[in-house]
Formats: sequence, structure tokens, C-alpha cells
Amino acid sequence: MRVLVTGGAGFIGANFVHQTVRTRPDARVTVLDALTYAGDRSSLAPVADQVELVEGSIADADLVDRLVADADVVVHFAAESHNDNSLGDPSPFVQTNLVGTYTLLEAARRHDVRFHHISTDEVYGDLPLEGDEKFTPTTPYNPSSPYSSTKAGSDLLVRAWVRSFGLRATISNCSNNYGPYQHIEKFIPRQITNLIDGVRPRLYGAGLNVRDWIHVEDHNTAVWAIIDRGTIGETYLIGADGETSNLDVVRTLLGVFGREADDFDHVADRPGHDLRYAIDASKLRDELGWTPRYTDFAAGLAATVDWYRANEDWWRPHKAAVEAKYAATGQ
Ligand code: NAD
Ligand code: TDX
Repeated sequence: MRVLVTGGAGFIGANFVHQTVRTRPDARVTVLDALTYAGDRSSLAPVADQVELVEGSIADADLVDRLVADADVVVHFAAESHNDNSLGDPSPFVQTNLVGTYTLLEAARRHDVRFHHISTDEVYGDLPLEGDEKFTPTTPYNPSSPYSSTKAGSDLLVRAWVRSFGLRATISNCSNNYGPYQHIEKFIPRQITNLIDGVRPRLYGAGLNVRDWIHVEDHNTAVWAIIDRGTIGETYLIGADGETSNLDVVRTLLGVFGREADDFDHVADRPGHDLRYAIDASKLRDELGWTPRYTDFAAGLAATVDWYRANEDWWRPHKAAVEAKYAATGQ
């Protein structure tokens, strides 16, 4: 199978490529990645001999046409992915998440190529902090940020291409991922790398916001289950019942580092900060037989800490610039 992975030099995409090379010896993997600030060639170094990396944008119609024509399936991870950045400058989010997805869809339509679109639970907006309501595939779209609204728009483009043009596509909306190779602008790796440097973790606002954490390996086994066994035109929600408040994440990390549970700082809250996300993944579990393997969040966090300790060369060059950007917004 010829697999074209967009965004394969980013966090989830790189882990997807590693997993695919490991578990699918017959797959021929090509990565299309613009190598933005969030993409790193070295994230693919361990599989460099088995994977072709093409540096370019998903909004480059000629390049995309050529690569899609040579694929059996497109797995579309590429995106601008960070909410805080989308508040500072939404324009690359519109260009990549909307125009880039449109460009891929048109190529997949022309060449009748199977398409899997990676999306987020943030398209559904947020849930109240209290209560046990969860997102389901029929929850109405209600995105809050420039990031999540462009992801919502990209999902709707995919749905329209299925209905109007018969594109063979599926969509998955996943909750918050953690694991190796995540950019240090994101919550968990930012706090891990702060703690490695002896700096106190930084919680937005009171830290009561809840995210539904899933290990990136589990996200990617679910993506393969959908590509292998999913029904064309369907949306699958991916989550592993990992609801945790930001405060509890920080306290767990402080424990891993042997620090006091209150050894952190509250900083300025994110404007429009979504309160809580929670996924009902029963369709994925019941119809496709998927189950997560990384269900011990504390153990997964400790292993992730070990990875950042062992791979300082990967993240150290970016740390000062990321923190300088946060300092400018009081975060
Ligand atoms: P990331 O920011 O780590 O990686 C994004 C990758 O896309 C980078 O390698 C970047 O260089 C590349 N890219 C950006 N613009 C591009 C363009 N125009 N052309 C080609 N490549 C481009 O993101 P991530 O966290 O790995 O997220 C991957 C996907 O998963 C995104 O679609 C995101 O919306 C979705 N998602 C992420 C999470 C999460 O918790 N991180 C959860 C659910 C869904
Ligand atoms: O320093 C911080 N302190 C803090 O309290 C940072 C960077 C974040 N936070 C909070 C904000 C969120 O409530 O932690 C939570 C997680 O923040 P992010 O890592 O920025 O993730 P989030 O905004 O929830 O979005 C993530 O999950 C869904 C990904 O970045 C998206 O790409 C994905 O769609």
C-alpha cells in the first residue's frame, strides 16, 4: 500500500510514520511536510531509510496533485495546530487548515484516492466543567478559536466532498494527545521541559480546565483501524477516557520530578479558554473493535518525561524562543 502522510514531520504524524514502518512492512510511506516551526526532519531520523520526505506545502496544487496521484491512501495530519498561536495570527491557520485541505481534497477527487482526515474534538466547542456529558459523532459543531474553527471548516469540506463527489473519505476527531516528539509549545512538554530546567510549571487561570488525554500511539492505532475497517463517509471519535484537569496533570508531573505538589505558578488565562473536552468513543470501540493500550496515564506521563530527558538535543534549540513568545503574553 502506498501511503501519503501529510504533516508527517510533526508530533502525531511522525509517531504515525514510526508505527506504520514498524507494523506494516508492506507500506511504502511518503511524507509531505512544509517543515514549519512545528515540523522537524529529525523526528523521522530513526526511519529515514524507509520513508521519503518531500518538503512542500499541502496548498501547492501541482506538488499535491503529483503526490496524491501516486498514493493509495492519503492520511492528512498537516495543520497549524496550536490554539495560542491562532489567537496571535490566524492567517496561516486559514491557509493551511482550509486552503491546504481543499487542495488535497481536489487532488484525491481527481485521482479517486482513499482519504483519511485527522481532526480534533475541539470542533464541538466545550462542555461544562460539572457533569458527565461527552462529545458524540452527532454533537453540533461549535468551535471557539481560530484554530478549532478552521479545523471545523476542514471537516465540513471533507463531508461535502464525500456527499457531492463520492470521495472515499473518513474523518476522525481525537482528544488531546501526549507522548514523544510533541512540540514544547504544548502544555505537557512545556511543563516537562520547564521542570527539567528547574522552572516552575505554568497553569493558565485556575487550572481547572479538563482535557481528555490519550497517548499518541493509541490515537494512531485507531487511525489505522478506521483506514482498514471504517465505513466511507463516517466520522469516528477517538478518545481513551482520560479526563484530567490541568491542575492534576501538573501535580502528577511535579510528583515525577520529586517536587512539592504546589510548586507551580498561575499565569494569565487563555482568551476564550474551552472549559472541558470529553469523548464518547463507543462507536470506534463497538464497530471497529479498537481498544487503547496506554490506559495508565501516570505511567505514560513518566515515560514521556524519560523521553524528553533522553532527547534534549531534539527540543533544547527551541526552548528559549518558545518561552520568549509566552512571556510576551504574560504566560
Ligand atoms: P504539529 O503542529 O505537531 O504538526 C503539524 C505538522 O504539519 C508539522 O510537521 C508542520 O510542518 C506540518 N505543516 C504545517 N503546515 C503545513 C503545510 N501548509 N503543508 C505541509 N505541512 C504542513 O501538530 P500535531 O499535534 O501533530 O497535530 C496533527 C494533526 O492532528 C492536526 O491536524 C491536528 O489538528 C490534529 N489533532 C491534534 C491533537 C493534539 O492533541 N495534538 C488532537 C486531535 C487532533
Ligand atoms: O503553559 C500552558 N499552561 C496551561 O495551563 C499551556 C501551553 C497550556 N495550558 C492549558 C491550556 C489547555 O487547557 O493546558 C491545556 C492544554 O493546552 P494545549 O496543549 O495548548 O492544548 P489544547 O489547546 O487543549 O489543544 C490540543 O488538543 C487538541 C492541541 O494543541 C490541538 O492541536 C488539538 O486539536
